[in-house]
Amino acid sequence: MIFLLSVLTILNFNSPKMEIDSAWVRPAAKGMNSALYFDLRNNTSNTDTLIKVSSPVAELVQVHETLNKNGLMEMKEVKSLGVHKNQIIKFAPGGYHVMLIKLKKDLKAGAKVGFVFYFKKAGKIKVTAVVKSY
Ligand SMILES: [Cu+2]
Repeated sequence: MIFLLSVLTILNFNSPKMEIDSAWVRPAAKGMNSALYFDLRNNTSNTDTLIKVSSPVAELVQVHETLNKNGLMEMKEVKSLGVHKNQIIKFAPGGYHVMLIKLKKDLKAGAKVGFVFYFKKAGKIKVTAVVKSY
């Protein structure tokens, strides 16, 4: 039984999954907005879809895309984002980001912020991001 459990643990550890790397949040004061940036990589063998991100630090958390409309930068909410297998989507300033609307507390450089990502297939994935300036 112990052997079986160890094998399962190893298999689980190695099983391909959705990966969220280099997660960071822009510093901002309570009541203001901020954004979360990271690299999202699909290591599974199927397309998966990011459907939601949640965090206790903001009143509202939305996945946004920055669009250039005739020279004007505009943000649009992305309700679901498909990620193909082996695809890496970079969430970075000027592109995709997770918008933190109306912060419930100050986010100072060095602090850690918890997030939960929800995927259609992979389910919930917990991520810790560090607050830092770009
Ligand atoms: Cu935004």
